[in-house]
Formats: sequence, C-alpha cells, structure tokens
Amino acid sequence: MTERATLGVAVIGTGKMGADHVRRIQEVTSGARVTAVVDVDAERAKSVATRVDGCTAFTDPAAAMSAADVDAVIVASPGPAHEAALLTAFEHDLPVLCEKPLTPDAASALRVLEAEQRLGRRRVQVGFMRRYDAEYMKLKSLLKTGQLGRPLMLHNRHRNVASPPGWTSEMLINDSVTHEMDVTRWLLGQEITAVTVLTPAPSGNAPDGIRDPQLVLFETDGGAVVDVEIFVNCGFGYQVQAEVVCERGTARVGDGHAMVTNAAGRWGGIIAQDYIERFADAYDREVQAWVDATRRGEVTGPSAWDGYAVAAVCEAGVRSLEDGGRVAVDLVDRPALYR
Ligand code: NAD
Ligand code: ISE
Repeated sequence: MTERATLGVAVIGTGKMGADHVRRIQEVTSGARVTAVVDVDAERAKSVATRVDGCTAFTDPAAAMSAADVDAVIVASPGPAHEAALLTAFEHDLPVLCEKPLTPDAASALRVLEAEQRLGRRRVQVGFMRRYDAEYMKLKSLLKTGQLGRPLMLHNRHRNVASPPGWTSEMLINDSVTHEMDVTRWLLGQEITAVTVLTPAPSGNAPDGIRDPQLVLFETDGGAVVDVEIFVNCGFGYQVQAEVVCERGTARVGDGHAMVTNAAGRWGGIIAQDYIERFADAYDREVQAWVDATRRGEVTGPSAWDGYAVAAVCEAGVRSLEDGGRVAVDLVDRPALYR
C-alpha cells in the first residue's frame, strides 16, 4: 500500500484536549498537519487557527469535513456531540480519532457501530490513550508472556486534583472510570460482565452533592475481579496506578518513581497535576500511531466496539450508583467487523 502524503487533519473542538492535539500535530507528530479547526465558539476556533499556517477556522463540523484539504478528523468536542460528528465523518468516508467517550450511552454507541458496519470497514479509533502509555504497554507485554500465570485481580487507583465545575456523581463513572473499563478489557482480554459501586461518606473537599470518592468493582467473563478507587477531588495530584495480581506474582505501574530525591531528612518525588502532563507521551504515541496507520490506509487501536463495550459498562455502573447493588452488563454480540 502506498503511503499518503502529509495528512490534512481537522480538529473538532478546540478546548483543553483539542487545543493540545493541535499543538501536538504541529510540533510533535510527523506526517500530518492541521488544516481545519472547528468550535461552536467561533472566537476560540479563530484564536487556535491563527497560530497555525494554512489552517481554516469553522463553526460547523460538516463544513470542515467537506474542505478539500481535510483527509482525517480528530473529534475532541464534548461526548454528546460525538455521534453527529462521527456520522458526518462516515458520510465523507474520513478516518477519525475520537476522544473518549465514543458516545455518552450504549444506544448511541450502537448506532455508530451500525453506521460503521454499513461502510463495511473500520473508520474509527477511540482515544483510550492508556494503551499507548509506556508503563501500561510494559504491563500488557508481561501479561502476554504468561510468566506470572493467570491474572486473578486488578487493583486501580485514579485520582484527580479537583473536579471541574458542573461535575456530577455519575461523571466519576462516565468520564473517569471509562479509562479503567478499557484498561481492564485490554489488559486482561476479557469482557466486564457486572459492576458494583460502593460509596463512602463523601470527602469534605468534594463539591456539595457529589459522591466522591467511589469504589467501583468489575467482574469479568474470565473470572477476574477488578477494583477501581476513583477520587476526583483528592487535592494533591493526578495519580493513575494499576497492579495486577496473578497466580505466580504481581506487577504494578504508575508509582511515578521516575526520580526520587533525598534531601533534608526526607525522600520523595513529584506528582503530576493533570492528565496532559502525566499522559503526555501516551497522547503523542497515540496520535502518531493513528497518523501512521491512516497514511497506510489502515485503522488500528481501540475500535468503535471497544467504545460501545465501555458505554455498556458505564450504564451498568451508573445504575449501580443510583440503585445500589450489583448490576449485570448488557452487551450485544460482537459483530464480525470487530472480531
Ligand atoms: P473542553 O470543554 O475543554 O472543550 C470542548 C470544546 O468543544 C469547547 O471549546 C466547546 O466550545 C467545543 N464544542 C462543544 N460542542 C461542539 C460541537 N458540537 N462542535 C464543535 N465544537 C464543540 O473539553 P475537553 O476537556 O477538551 O474534552 C473534550 C473531549 O476529550 C471529551 O470527549 C472528553 O471526554 C475527552 N477527554 C479525554 C481525555 C483523555 O485523557 N483521553 C482527557 C480529557 C478529556
Ligand atoms: C478526563 O475526561 C479524562 O479522560 C482523564 O483522563 C481522567 O483522569 C479525568 O478524570 C476525566 O475527567
């Protein structure tokens, strides 16, 4: 297959993630340039576009996707806008890197799966970027060797400094634990079959009415049990850690011990303050892999099926949070395109 020349990318949504992806493509990624940016906030789109040579600002995603210099799309608008953007990209037969979530619920995710199947080939990579983090990649490789035996349990911690304005208790599941849902499915190669959410008395630092932290338990179809501590107002830093307990040993990532200092009677290191910092390398690797695959005419990485499966687990999680108890995950059969 011949490689395409430099890929012209439209970035839809120029907020925190979208603006960072524009910077990344211009400064870090090879083989691509940003030719269009889109935001419903015209001023925001314009201010990003003016920093990039040959980049046009739009307010309408469909208009950007019709532009002659747009070959591929990054969707970084809020989740509720993803379905419309994806369906428009399919109409233009454009490859898409779609930030998580694929869509906010399982029914809309299924509509995207069905539309992609009508195209007859994969078009979407979902932005589950932990699969591109060096430590998680090492953990996956180790598990693949089988040296430690069968994974029995996976312990996760996911902590953010503070929740943004407008957060709800459901968003701890829908917006944050989505990453552990993907990590569990990918690391273990198993589907999540049931979710139980337990909530301690909320932290005094959580905004009123937000149940933070939460302990989320998954059961999988391979018999593993997974726990996730999600704490989005921990105050001290951005921490993401995972430890797999296997039959013959354990393996753990995310301790952040890249450098340990000893001084004045103390030892310690630095904790990242947000995902842009903690996962910088993972985002770089993710976007480069997407550009490279797209230029080869391929789609690799997390698929729309992975996005749908996570949406289905989120629904079970939110029901458990609301009603209490263990909720089974309702998943359709995996279509042939995603096997
Ligand atoms: P944000 O609010 O900072 O930015 C969203 C931007 O999209 C805003 O500028 C808004 O005006 C614009 N917008 C809203 N509706 C639009 C539409 N219909 N078309 C075009 N633009 C529209 O949000 P964010 O934090 O950058 O999040 C964007 C996406 O990235 C979300 O899906 C979020 O879940 C995801 N995200 C992923 C990670 C990760 O670690 N992978 C981290 C944060 C956010
Ligand atoms: C955010 O949307 C992300 O995806 C981050 O990776 C996660 O840590 C954070 O909790 C979410 O709000």
